[in-house]
Amino acid sequence: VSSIATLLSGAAYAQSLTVGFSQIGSESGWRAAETSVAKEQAKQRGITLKIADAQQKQENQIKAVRSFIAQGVDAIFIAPVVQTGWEPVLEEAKDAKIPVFLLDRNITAKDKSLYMSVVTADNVYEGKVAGDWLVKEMAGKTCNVVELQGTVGASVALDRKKGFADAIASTPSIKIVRTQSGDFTRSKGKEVMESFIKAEDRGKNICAVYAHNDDMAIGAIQAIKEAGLKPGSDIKIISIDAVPDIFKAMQAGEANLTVELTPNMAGPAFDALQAYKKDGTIPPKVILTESKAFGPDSAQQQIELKKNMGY
Ligand code: GYE
Repeated sequence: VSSIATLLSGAAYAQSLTVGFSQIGSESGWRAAETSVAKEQAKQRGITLKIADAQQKQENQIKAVRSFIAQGVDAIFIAPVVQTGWEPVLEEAKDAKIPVFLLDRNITAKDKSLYMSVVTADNVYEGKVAGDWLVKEMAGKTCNVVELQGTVGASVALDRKKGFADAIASTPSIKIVRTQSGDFTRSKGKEVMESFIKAEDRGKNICAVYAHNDDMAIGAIQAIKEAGLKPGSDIKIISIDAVPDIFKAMQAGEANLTVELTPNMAGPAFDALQAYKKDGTIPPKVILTESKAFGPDSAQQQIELKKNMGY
């Protein structure tokens, strides 16, 4: 096989690659964008991409990985729903000599040889950007924050929680009064926000929502409006992802800040995989993507940009 590989050009060899991608599900707009960008990136490179939707369940992801191993794919991509419990199935992939790339979320496995690279944003930093913004915005004023956490046990939820907590730690006038998981979905975000509003003097005691993703923020915006309050002004809305719908909310004056996370996690993983297959180049263990904060001023531009990117 390796002699054939050297005979063919990099591009021609790449065309023969098949990658199995165990995707979490379709809990958020960001997730849907990641899936469609992955398909597009595969197409551009002539890579065959097989996507398995795990519907939010780790057990389905493990089954999908086993099936990819049985099919003898050239590499496996996993967006790990939670951070623990991956060692056994990754051992199986390693025994089968199939390189594994983790996309957008991390795992806690001590043995780093179980995967080649993880492509992710610095999620602690993202939480910190969100918290820093609020500290500055409040300029010493008191602020009770309610937090909508992502999926329980997901690395990104833990990291985004930590980053925000770190940012507000030395500002006692800003504190998190309630925190609960909204599982990264709009419907749960709304449901949890409704209970926060009930518990906090019909929402009058809440100054800001920090949501670990835009979809939960959008659910919260709905709940706030139904309670007769104004999201964006009565209650500030801060979230992460930068999907088109949060920019639309900003244009309506209903959201204040989002921290962008590129949905192109597959592209850098494909690049690393192709280089590895071509001449054995070992990619860095962590391939970091950029994170940037956006407010209402950039909403229109961001909506257009995202449209051009195809999502
Ligand atoms: O922010 C959220 C999604 O793991 C980075 O998962 C991803 C997160 C993303 O459901 O919207």
